[in-house]
Amino acid sequence: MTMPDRDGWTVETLHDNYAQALREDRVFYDSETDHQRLRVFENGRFGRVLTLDGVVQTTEGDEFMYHEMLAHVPILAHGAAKRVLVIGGGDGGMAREVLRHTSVDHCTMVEIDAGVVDFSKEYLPALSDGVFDDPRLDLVIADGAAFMAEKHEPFDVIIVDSTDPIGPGEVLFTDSFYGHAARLLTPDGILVTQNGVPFMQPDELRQTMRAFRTLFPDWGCYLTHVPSYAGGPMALGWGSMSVKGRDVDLAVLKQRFAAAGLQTRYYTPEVHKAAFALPAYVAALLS
Ligand code: AG3
Repeated sequence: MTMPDRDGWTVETLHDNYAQALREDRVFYDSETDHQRLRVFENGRFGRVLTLDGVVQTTEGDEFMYHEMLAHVPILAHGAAKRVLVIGGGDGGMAREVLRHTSVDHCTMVEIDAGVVDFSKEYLPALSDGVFDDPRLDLVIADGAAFMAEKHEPFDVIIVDSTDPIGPGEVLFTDSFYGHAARLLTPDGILVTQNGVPFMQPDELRQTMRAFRTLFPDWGCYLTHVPSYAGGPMALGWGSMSVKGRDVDLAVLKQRFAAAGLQTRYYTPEVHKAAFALPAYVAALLS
């Protein structure tokens, strides 16, 4: 994934014909777990940066644009989510945003790589911000796809905080995985997924949307913009058993947002509604 290092720079070559380079002011961690190569370094613009197999996963500087939109959009659209499932998300950023909702009773987080959790606590403490000590969090170290295939109590919201569909994350993009997610949702339940940057990764979104179309009465995607996921806005998949979540009025979202008492830096009820407006090149991938 990475090109031979230019001195002091990480060069990410996730996409064909395009690379992004981030200067490494200081390397905090660099090691290989059973599953993948982990690195954390400091960058003057993004703060601490986590890469897995050379691909930027999250940065202290822009993680809010990703975590807030994957957590607050489904939870506030649902309006009464008590049980939330996070697949992946070993850095803890997603569980942190989920459990900022005091109305959420229980968050199960299933991460395949215990190494990511341990080292994120140590080298990226701002991401989890203490969430691993929250009694409402149930951390399970297991393969997310295998976990989903087993029988569980249903969830109101399922969030797939995955890598790209390469390596251990690949199974999280299959029809059978999405099928299990659909089966595990409560009647008004909502599934959201990380589906890459559609300008760079059109097939990733196209394939997921093809699966969602057959599984969910209400399906589609919405957008966020994360500078370190280069190449344009990122698509977040949306699949729901009812249209209630998507149809919720702005006024209702505003009430729920105020009642939740959240301080956010990207999410607002207006951005929530607008995120479902798709540029034509993205909408074309859904047809
Ligand atoms: N995982 C999503 C990484 C996606 C990177 N993809 C890309 N640049 N196209 C984020 C994990 C944060 N909890």
